[in-house]
This record gives sequence, C-alpha cells and structure tokens, in this order.
Amino acid sequence: MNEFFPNIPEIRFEGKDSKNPLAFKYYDAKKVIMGKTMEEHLNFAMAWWHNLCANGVDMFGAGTADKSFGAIPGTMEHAKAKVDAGIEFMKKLGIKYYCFHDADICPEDPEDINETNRRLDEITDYILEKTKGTDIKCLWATCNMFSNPRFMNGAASSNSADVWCFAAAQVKKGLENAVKLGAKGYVFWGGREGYETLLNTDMKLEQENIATLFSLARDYGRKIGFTGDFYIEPKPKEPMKHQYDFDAATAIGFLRKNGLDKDFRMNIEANHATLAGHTFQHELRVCAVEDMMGSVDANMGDTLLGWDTDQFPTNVYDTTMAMYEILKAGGLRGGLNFDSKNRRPSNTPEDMFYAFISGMDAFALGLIKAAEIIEDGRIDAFVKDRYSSYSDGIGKKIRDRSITLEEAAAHAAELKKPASPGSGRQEYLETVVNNILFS
Ligand code: XLS
Ligand code: CA
Ligand code: CA
Repeated sequence: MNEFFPNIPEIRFEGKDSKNPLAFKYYDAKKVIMGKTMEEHLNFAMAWWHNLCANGVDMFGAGTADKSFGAIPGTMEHAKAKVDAGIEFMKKLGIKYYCFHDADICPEDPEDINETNRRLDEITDYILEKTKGTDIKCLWATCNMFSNPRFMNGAASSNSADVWCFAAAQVKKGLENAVKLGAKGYVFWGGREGYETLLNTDMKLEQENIATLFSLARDYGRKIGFTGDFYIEPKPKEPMKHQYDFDAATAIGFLRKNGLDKDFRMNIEANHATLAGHTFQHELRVCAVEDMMGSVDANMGDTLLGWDTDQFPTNVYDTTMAMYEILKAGGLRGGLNFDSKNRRPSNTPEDMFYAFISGMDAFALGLIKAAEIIEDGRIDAFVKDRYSSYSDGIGKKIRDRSITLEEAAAHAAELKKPASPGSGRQEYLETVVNNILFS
C-alpha cells in the first residue's frame, strides 16, 4: 500500500523532557490514572472533514494545503485515497476512532440521491474492508445537512416539505451507515436549523418539525439495531444568526419537552460553548448535572475573534477544567473528537501531526492535572463545607423538600438577621489550581 506520510514515524511517548516534535510529552496511552488508562479516558477521534478534506480555503482565499492524496478531488479514487491516508494517519498517532459526515467520505451526486447512496455503500464497504483487523472504529456518524443549497432555509426546519424529506432521507442512510460501521453515536448538529430573521419565520412549526425528524430517527435507528447514543451538538450561531440548539440547557429542555431525553445526550464542543457566552467547563457541568454527558468535540476558540475558529486545543487550564468535569461525572460515553483544523499557513503533512500531538498532549496533561485536583481534595472539601448548612436542621428540611414557607419565615423571624454566608474564597481556590498545575 502507498505510504501517504513517508516522513512521519509512529508517534511515541517520550516524556516531558523530550524535544522531539514528533513525540508525545504527556500522552502515554497505557498509563493508568484513577483506575483507567489514558487511552480509555480520552478516546481520541479524528474528524474526517478537517483532517482529510479541509485544505485551508477560507472566505478570502483558496486552499493552501494539498489534500489530494495523489488522486483527483471529487472522484471515488480520491474518496478511497482519503480512507487509506486517514487510516495511516490514525495508526501513526495511535488514534482509534474517527467521526465523519456523509459528504466527507464520498462526493455527493448533485442530480440524484440514489447515486449518492450507491457511492456511500461503496465507500463504507471500503472503510470496513480497510479497517478490518485494525482497532480503528467509528466514534460517531452524522449527515451534512448544511452545505448543499437545498438547505439554505434549514433542513428539518426548512419551509419546504420536499427539503424536509431530503433531510430525512439523508438521516435514514446516515443511521444505516452508522450501524454498518459500528458507530458508538449519531450526531445532529443543526447548522441551518435556526433563522436569519423572525420576519419570515414560523418558529413553532420549525421546532416541531425538528422534533418530528429526531423522533423518527430515534425509532428507525432502534429498529435497525443502532444501540448507541444520539447526540445533539449545541451551537448558538454561525452559520445562522440564531440556532435553535443554542446551548446545552436549551437543547436539553427541547429533548425533555419532546420525550427524547432517554435516547439523546450532548456532544459538547468547546468553541461552541464560548460562542454561547459560556465556558467549556460550564457546558460540561450542565451535562453532568442533567445526566446528559455524551461526547466532546475538542478544540478551542480565540477570545479576540467572534467566530468558530476550530483551533487545536492547547490551553491546559481549559483542558484541565474540562477533564475535571468529565472525571467527576464518571467519564465520557463517547470520546474526544478533534473537531479542529490547522491554521491556514500550517499547510504541510508534518503540521497535521504536530496539531494532533499538541491537542492530545494538552488533554493528556489536563487529565493528569484534573486527577491531581480531585486527589488533592482541597477544592471538593471547600465546596462541601460551603454548603454544610444544608446537612442538618432547617437546611436538611429544605433539601428534603419537607419545609413549608411558614416554617422558613418563622426561622427568619427568630434569627432576626442571618449570619454572613461566608467568603467564596475565589482567589484562594484559583491559587490552589495554579499550585497544582505548575508543580
Ligand atoms: C460546526 C460543527 C460541525 C459538527 C458536525 O460548527 O462543529 O462540524 O461537529 O456537523
Ligand atoms: Ca463540532
Ligand atoms: Ca465548530
């Protein structure tokens, strides 16, 4: 078989003192942390679209990176070359999962969905054949229901019933492919499910139609043997001015209202959290509180830019806080999918590897430090103590919901004035984190 990355060796763990750019400094796959190997905690995945398809094209200029892999783009030969290159790439990094949209793995026939589906059959057969005997699996599958002009007014939220049916047809095929490839999850990201202006929008109808498609997808998936999780990936905007799955709290409310919360969970993307005005940690905490933790799209944004930059994550403070939430919630059912792309000028094959090494090491270090914060115990002990007024007496009655409004008022009257609720000690807690991070 052709080697696509002949200058890149297998990437190994060499430890933090290594200066080898093609080695892991922190990611040691088999190292055990809090009872599981790093590899089991992190379940890293490659996003087909950014790594094998995106060539650096942006709104102001053409692509800068060559992702032809020796074939003519737009052909089935190219689709197959991407499979071969992707497998070599994952093997060299020790990544066991991939995520893809239908449109990433083979070219769509613009005139006939039947031909598109035939191509999907051919390429999924090829993926199965090439991954056979390896430990490479599909983390999650999804459908691109945002690029084609037919989705300009939305997919499941389109004003056109014909377009709604095309979205449904794609989802049906997407679920069949997910089952065929043994995917652990199926993602809905509603890039066009929202609006540009309320002047032309029937929000109630659109949201009801989205719920109908989700319900039918759930039922069909279960019927054909999909046992994994369905995920919603919240994002507040971009490309639409407003997207219905604004953030985790909004999406979870929608699922509960429509009876979908037993089958669906969240796929939280770091950069989408910040676009919604939240931290990555906040979105993960909401999932933990609501028992909706599913999978993560690992990347980061740029605080100086207001858009979805999908940068490889290197901010260890953020990866630590994310892993802290994930560990405390009992881990991820999915994994960490690098929905991240090289910066446009980082355009060589080596850069593709440097990017993954940077992201994998940032999360490995985050995992190590999050475990240290939990084992250190100062943060957890502080929080427990901060709420200790609820462990007995009147506080316990509040927790048990056995208090009446009259009783609470009588308690206040007896006290005349409450004692200070105590310092929040934010600065102290931040030094505890820094002390652990930099020791
Ligand atoms: C775009 C999203 C998209 C989803 C999958 O912002 O991140 O890539 O993850 O459709
Ligand atoms: Ca994403
Ligand atoms: Ca994104």
